Amino acid sequence: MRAHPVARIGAQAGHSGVRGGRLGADALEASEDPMNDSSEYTPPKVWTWESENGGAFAKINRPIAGPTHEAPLPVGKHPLQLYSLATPNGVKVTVMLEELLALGHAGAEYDAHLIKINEGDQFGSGFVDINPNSKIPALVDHGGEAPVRVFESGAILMYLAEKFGALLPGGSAARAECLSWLFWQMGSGPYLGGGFGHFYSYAPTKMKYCIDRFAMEVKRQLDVLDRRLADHRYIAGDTYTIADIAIWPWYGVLVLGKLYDAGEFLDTGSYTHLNRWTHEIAERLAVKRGKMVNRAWGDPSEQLHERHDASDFQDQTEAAKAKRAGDS
Ligand SMILES: N[C@@H](CCC(=O)N[C@@H](CS)C(=O)NCC(=O)O)C(=O)O
Repeated sequence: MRAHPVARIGAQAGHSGVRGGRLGADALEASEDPMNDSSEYTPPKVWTWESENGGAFAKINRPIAGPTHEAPLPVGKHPLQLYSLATPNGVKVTVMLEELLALGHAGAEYDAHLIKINEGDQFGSGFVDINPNSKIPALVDHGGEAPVRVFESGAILMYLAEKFGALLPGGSAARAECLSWLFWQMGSGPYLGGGFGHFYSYAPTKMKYCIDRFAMEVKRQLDVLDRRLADHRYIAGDTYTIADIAIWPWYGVLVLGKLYDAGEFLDTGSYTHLNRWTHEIAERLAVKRGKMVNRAWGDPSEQLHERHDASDFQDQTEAAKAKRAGDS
């Protein structure tokens, strides 16, 4: 694939490339500090990128696209190569691949490579070649005449469902229902993650206006799902599909209290039907496995940084590696 020129972000005029400190906050009166929500922020005529905003991930956020450094991607032994991390968007794809394998689609064997977004791996030239948007997950299928790159988790789920003829119902009405919910998730998820999760969990100060706005929207979304699941076993109807696979890693994990630690705040326990669906799906082996792949935090027995073979779930978890190191 074509290599792009490496963007020289640190060399831009007037930009040091190192964004230390929060706007020299010490030198500002509280009323002048735009991160202090007791003050009103008057936007300048033209926004400029000149300071770190103090929020989580501030160090990796940039207002420009393109690669920052040369870094070819590794390629493993299987046709399907996944470059990802076990965030909700990443978990959608690993659950999908594990579900396909559980259904007997041996061609869904895959190598999953770890992309450390906190360290800027998504801005390496090889990753940008397969996803110009520099976000995980990204997949390359080497199974055909020429490699096929796929980015955007929803597109990857559809690509795999169509490739293997699984988890996306045939028949135009059933397919339309499934894809409607898949795209519902793709459109709604950023309100949960980029909106609610950002301001409730990651922002440097808790701003009531922002938290109220996005808590309202997320509660409405939870109610949408709860009402749907009151009458249907799965999101798209009677069968488990890519709609469930897309929605569970966000809304199911939220209900389990494992996303933003916000279960109590949003009173997720009150959504009875959503809870029933969440717990049923959590029990699927493919879901348990998919959650572990490219996970680099939490319980060592649930961390499988890279997955190249089904046996890795036993032999290559961080707990298994630590045990071997202790035994030797
Ligand atoms: N719409 C995209 C969103 C992907 C996304 O936001 N990925 C995040 C992790 S969940 C990421 O890679 N962030 C790195 C960055 O923003 O630099 C998808 O569904 O694939």
